[in-house]
Amino acid sequence: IPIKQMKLHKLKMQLKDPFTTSFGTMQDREFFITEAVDDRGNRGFGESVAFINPGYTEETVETNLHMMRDFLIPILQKNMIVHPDDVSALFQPIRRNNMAKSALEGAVWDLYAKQNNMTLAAALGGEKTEIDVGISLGIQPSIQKLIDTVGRYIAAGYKRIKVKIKPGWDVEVLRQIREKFPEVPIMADANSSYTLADLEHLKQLDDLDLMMIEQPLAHDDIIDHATLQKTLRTPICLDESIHSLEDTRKAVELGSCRIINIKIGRVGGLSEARRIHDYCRDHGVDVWCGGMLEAGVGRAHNIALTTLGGFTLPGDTAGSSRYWEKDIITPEVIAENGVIRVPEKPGIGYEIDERALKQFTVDEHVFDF
Ligand code: OSB
Ligand code: MG
Repeated sequence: IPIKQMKLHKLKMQLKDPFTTSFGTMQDREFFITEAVDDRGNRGFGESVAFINPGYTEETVETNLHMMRDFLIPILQKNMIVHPDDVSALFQPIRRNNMAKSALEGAVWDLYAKQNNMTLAAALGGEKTEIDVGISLGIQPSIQKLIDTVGRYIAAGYKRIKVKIKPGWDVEVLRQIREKFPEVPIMADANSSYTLADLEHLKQLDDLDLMMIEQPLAHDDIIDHATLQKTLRTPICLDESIHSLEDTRKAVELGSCRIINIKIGRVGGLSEARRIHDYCRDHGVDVWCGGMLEAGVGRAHNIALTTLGGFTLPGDTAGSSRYWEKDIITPEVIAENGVIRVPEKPGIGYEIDERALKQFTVDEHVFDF
């Protein structure tokens, strides 16, 4: 894959509405759009999903720049890349920093697909022509407000509703939602806000017929999750605890979860995401594609990954308009009745909206190869 240049576009955008989880509220977003250019005019795009603050993982927008500029891009400059899978192998000596790695690897994957005139989905081995999606709803000022919001997204056709929970905003909230919407697939995401001391409290969730409870315990735990899973009927899904295929294997062997949320950035890129998918498919573990409030490029990567057959549950990748007044791709991602049609153009399948890219760019770094 001849690469002539790598560009890092730093963007600043604002979510339509603040998004609140157990670890904080986000509305201002900053992130890097990566661009790998070849000498035939092909341009591959990736997106870094790190946040401004290290509250979800340890990475931030600024650590991404440091890692990409000072360590990861020099590796790409020095080495010949034949297949996008080579990138994660070359990045192996650098510990963690998975979102920085993923942002660069994603641009290489898109470039590779475009050079070979195929969709990114096809390049990954995906076969679905449309994908099912749900929606993730943040913590709201009141239960009534949340119930109204849930009703709106059910009416819009989303395939399942995920509700963020934390101590003090959990059982009663979910009970009221379940009462109001008895048939709707509902799940809860705690973003690591409980401990085993809450075990009796969490057991109450078993009466609410939830699809799963996501990451109830510590961000770096798989041991206590295994204890919790033994006492809960509701499946546990791991998010924060899983950074690699190795983490996945250990969690599955321990019985720490029955479902895995795969986020491309959290696991270091599409190649590792696919390996986790393959392992889970072979071991009867359901997976779905998580979201990081992405702009259009990251959203497109999520869609391509979700075309793999093992993604058996609806993901968090909602339509662009749920997040942004104006997204940076054209056309924007549209979810109709909880379904996104997979684009058919080469690579990520969406064009970059150059005007929007310019409008939101606050900084740029160019590296020649
Ligand atoms: O835990 O899945 C999460 C958003 C920010 C940080 C962590 C998470 C989330 C979401 C939103 O749940 C997913 C999305 O709509 O992109
Ligand atoms: Mg989560």
